[in-house]
Amino acid sequence: MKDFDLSLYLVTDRRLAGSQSLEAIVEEAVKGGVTLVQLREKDCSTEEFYSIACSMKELLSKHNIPLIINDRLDIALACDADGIHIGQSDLPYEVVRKIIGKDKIVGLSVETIEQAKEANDLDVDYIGLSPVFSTNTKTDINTPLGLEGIKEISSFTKHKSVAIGGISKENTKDIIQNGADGISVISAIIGKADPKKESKELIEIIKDARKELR
Ligand code: TZP
Ligand code: MG
Repeated sequence: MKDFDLSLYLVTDRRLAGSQSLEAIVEEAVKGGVTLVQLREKDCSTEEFYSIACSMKELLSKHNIPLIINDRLDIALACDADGIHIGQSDLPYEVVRKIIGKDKIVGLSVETIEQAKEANDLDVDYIGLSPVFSTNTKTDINTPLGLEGIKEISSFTKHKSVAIGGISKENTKDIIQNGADGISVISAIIGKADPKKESKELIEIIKDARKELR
């Protein structure tokens, strides 16, 4: 499944899940309109990561939503995920593509204008603009690109793009209207009392923002 929609891209973090199970949150979020899911678990043994990845894959297949694995090529291959998301310090893109094959989705985070320019020489399937704003969810982040950065990268990138970092209902419209194809969120959905409602509201804002541009 290489067909994918970056509009509302949910990234997981069990640390924010509270008393709800990650699977339940993800399923509710998908019912609300999430279009893509990335499994990103940092405090996890390989065995546990593999087990969660397999159950996510089963769950998301039922809803026809692609599963992307953060960083771990071994896990992506082992659970036959739809793709992988890599950062600038992970395995090099060429290595990942060679191993995972041309039919899988490969996303790459870019943290600077320079990295976005370099990504134009790669046949990645999308770029993650990271971070757009500062956030408490991830601490080892570069200087935020801001809306200006999103606008500049959108003017020259040949790739589809999704912004990440500090995104909420308040700033979603600006991100879309500055050229990103979608938003990627953790705390705006995970850890909220009603992930389905939050997802529904976010996807509505995205659609309205696009309509205004037409
Ligand atoms: N990469 C850059 S910022 C970030 C990641 C994984 C965290 C995004 O979390 P939130 O809660 O949506 O700001
Ligand atoms: Mg990484």
